[in-house]
Amino acid sequence: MTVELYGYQYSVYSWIARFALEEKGADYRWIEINPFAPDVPESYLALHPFKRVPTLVHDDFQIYETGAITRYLDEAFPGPRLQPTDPRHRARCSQFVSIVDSYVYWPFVRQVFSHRVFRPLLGRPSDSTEVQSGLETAPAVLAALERLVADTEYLCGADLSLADIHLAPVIGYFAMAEEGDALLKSHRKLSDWWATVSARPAYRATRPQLPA
Ligand SMILES: N[C@@H](CCC(=O)N[C@@H](CS)C(=O)NCC(=O)O)C(=O)O
Repeated sequence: MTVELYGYQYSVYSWIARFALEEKGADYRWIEINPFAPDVPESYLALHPFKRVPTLVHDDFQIYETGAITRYLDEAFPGPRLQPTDPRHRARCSQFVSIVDSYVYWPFVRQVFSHRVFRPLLGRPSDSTEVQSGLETAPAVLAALERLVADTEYLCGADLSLADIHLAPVIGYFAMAEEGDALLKSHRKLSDWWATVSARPAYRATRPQLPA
């Protein structure tokens, strides 16, 4: 059996997939693909026609879209179950994943993290209007998340789930911006959850090493 993850070292979605693999205790081979490069290999475009990362290849099975990858990992691999069995908790878990993709990723990662943290680290030009726009969107997003966080250790119950795995890296990048960290800290339930999930060995082991 071979498991290969095609991803980009700084990509938050690749991080989510790696976090899930680590929590499942699965061995895999990492193949670095920079989806922003002008020369993404044709062989990769054959795997992912939308030129994004990550893509998982498990023997003869290929799959892209991070939410589908992590569900597949959970269902096809041994290790701890990462989806609640209770229908309402399970629905909440899917809801978190969808919220991250639809409403959180862009303002938190592509606007705030990318333009406030990542591009300056690389010495690349950044656009303060993108940071501003992301920070303006963030309070409503955080308030919506705060309302959904369960009164348990993790987002959807007592155990870690795919919801935590999908949201934590996105919050991790957002909180690297001073303003993002301050906004997060003003949401008690999210902050408590964040302290718990970000201390997990699998989260820490998969955290991207950013350029110094
Ligand atoms: N819907 C995709 C989104 C993946 C995605 O946007 N990945 C980013 C890196 S975090 C990417 O490949 N970006 C390349 C681009 O925007 O051109 C998923 O769930 O996997």
